[in-house]
Amino acid sequence: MGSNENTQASNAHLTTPTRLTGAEIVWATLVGEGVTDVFGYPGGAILPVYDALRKFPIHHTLVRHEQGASHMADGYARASGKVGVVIATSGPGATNLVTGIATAMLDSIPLVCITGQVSSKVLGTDAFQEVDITGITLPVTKHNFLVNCTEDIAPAIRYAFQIAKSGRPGPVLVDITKDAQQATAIFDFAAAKPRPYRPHPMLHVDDVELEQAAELIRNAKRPVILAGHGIIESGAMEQVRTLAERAQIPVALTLLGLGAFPASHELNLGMMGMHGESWVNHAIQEADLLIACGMRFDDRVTGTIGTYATKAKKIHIDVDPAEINKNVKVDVALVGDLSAVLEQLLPRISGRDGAAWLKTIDTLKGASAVRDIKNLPDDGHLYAAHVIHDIWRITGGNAIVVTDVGQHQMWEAQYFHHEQPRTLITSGGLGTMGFALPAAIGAKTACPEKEVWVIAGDGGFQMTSSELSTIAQEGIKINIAIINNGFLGMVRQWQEFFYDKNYECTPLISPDFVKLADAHGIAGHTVRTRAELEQAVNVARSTRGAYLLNFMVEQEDSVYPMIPVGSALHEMIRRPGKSPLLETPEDK
Ligand SMILES: Cc1cc2nc3c(=O)[nH]c(=O)nc-3n(C[C@H](O)[C@H](O)[C@H](O)COP(=O)(O)OP(=O)(O)OC[C@H]3O[C@@H](n4cnc5c(N)ncnc54)[C@H](O)[C@@H]3O)c2cc1C
Ligand SMILES: Cc1ncc(C[n+]2csc(CCOP(=O)(O)OP(=O)(O)O)c2C)c(N)n1
Ligand SMILES: [Mg+2]
Repeated sequence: MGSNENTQASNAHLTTPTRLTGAEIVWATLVGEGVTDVFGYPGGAILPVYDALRKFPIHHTLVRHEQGASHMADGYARASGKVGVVIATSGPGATNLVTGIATAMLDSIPLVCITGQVSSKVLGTDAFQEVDITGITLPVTKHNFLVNCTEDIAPAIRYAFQIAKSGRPGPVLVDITKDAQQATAIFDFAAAKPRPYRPHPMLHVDDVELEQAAELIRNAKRPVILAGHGIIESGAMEQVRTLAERAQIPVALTLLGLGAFPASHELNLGMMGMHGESWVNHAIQEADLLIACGMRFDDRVTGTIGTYATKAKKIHIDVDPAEINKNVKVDVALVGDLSAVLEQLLPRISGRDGAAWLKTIDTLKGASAVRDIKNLPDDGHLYAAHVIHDIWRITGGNAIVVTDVGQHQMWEAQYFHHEQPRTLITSGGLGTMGFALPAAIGAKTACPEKEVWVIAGDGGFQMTSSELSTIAQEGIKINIAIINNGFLGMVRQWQEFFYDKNYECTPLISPDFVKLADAHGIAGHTVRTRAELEQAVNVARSTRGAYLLNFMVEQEDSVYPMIPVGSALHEMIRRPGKSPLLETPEDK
């Protein structure tokens, strides 16, 4: 950890050009970019960089597997809006990062990953721990660099930061040869500044397009705003809210958009898509106008494209021109940063009477649509929905929840109501099991004052559970809820619906998670009934250190509604009548 002395030394480097080793330049540049925390794992090809760390005021979290480092940096970036930074060695250290880099790429998360590389003299000779990591990560990074000369280190890292956070964010990798780390060069932070970012030539919205969009909004009878992750990345929450309120337009959210519009807002419909609320999907299918704000019409959101919202005109606002007309053909495209585009659009929008359409949607919802399940009778079984709903209720929703991938992830989206952006951290596009525990460490590092909960499945938790050690070493307070259903539940659900209940390779034996936590000096408790739930959550919250709760939930429960792959958005499988969790009139 940095001392005052280190801070002064590195600040001096930033203002006065100084001769430094390449390794020192790495850290000095990171300090200059405002970095305070990095996540990494050492090895031969990056050792000079590690050797220089003690001179700089940067906190390094030692992970247990490099995949954990890339997820931690990702969680850090999602929680804070800053760029997450990863350090790893060459060869296996670098390849272990790939899943985390791809996870960040698919969800547009800004990362800078710095890897050591073999010395430039032996590049291409299959030297010890040499892999072509720039080649390997080319398709899953926004950009990458191989740096083999000390003078290029600072400009490359500064450029990497600019690329990672500008336009549509994403991960950038900087691979630095060992000899470049060892040699010296003059470090001139100011001179290493990249040229100003020149936005894509299409990033310009003209009056004609704005007027076309405004006209469509003014004339719409059944409009829906599709609120995506781009709202959070752009910081456009206020503008979207103004648009919705001013024109009385209901808002449907993507998984990654949850939190971009307050869950309790009367115009919030809930999540759309494969496991979205039925009334949301019906509203989209009935709409005559969709206003897509920073969302990319993922296949989990549209169902079959040919049957998607056929009655609706579409406006798409997105910073990435490549997203326009990629999946869904649109009538008006406004390409640019969402908040800037909405600032230009809003003056053209005045009050609209949306009452009739909102009333129609209310009818679609039915009477019991609130998923407030705490009053349902206790049949002696513990359902994941109860667990998640209670964590939401007991925390008052004031927590950052980091999920893994599977059924529990969908139940979190349905039963934890997010009021604020950056309070749900989840892998959407790649759907990476093993994400939750390390990403939560990153989120807690970024926001130490916030309450952080992991909600993970018994399967995914085991993929990165070695990071419990990192929690112990860092002394981090995280609450961990394992939704233990004894199955790779989401796959089991597909087997139940589409493969005649042939539960091939999905029943799962797990270690005693409480003992596993205990082995790391982390307290824990197993919960089997609803009656124990509230007290267990309270104990976890009030315990000073990290705490693990192992919830033994109903094994063969499924997530409803569900749109089967290849079906239209309105062709949902509904919850069968035998379940105690009936919530809408359509469940039967
Ligand atoms: C098991 C599982 C089930 C799932 N089920 C569902 C489901 O039922 N419903 C659902 O919604 N999702 C579901 N998902 C998630 C889904 O796969 C996608 O990840 C998600 O729908 C993408 O949401 P998005 O388009 O809002 O975000 P991203 O994929 O992150 O896209 C963000 C968009 O915003 C744009 N953008 C970024 N910054 C800006 C800016 N400054 N200004 C303007 N635009 C910007 C980007 O260019 C991009 O087009 C599921 C995932 C898993 C793993
Ligand atoms: C790394 C990885 N491997 C495989 C999958 C496919 N997959 C998606 S959900 C799932 C099951 C998850 O099981 P568990 O973690 O127990 O969560 P549950 O669905 O039971 O809540 C699997 C195997 C994946 N998403 N990620
Ligand atoms: Mg499971």
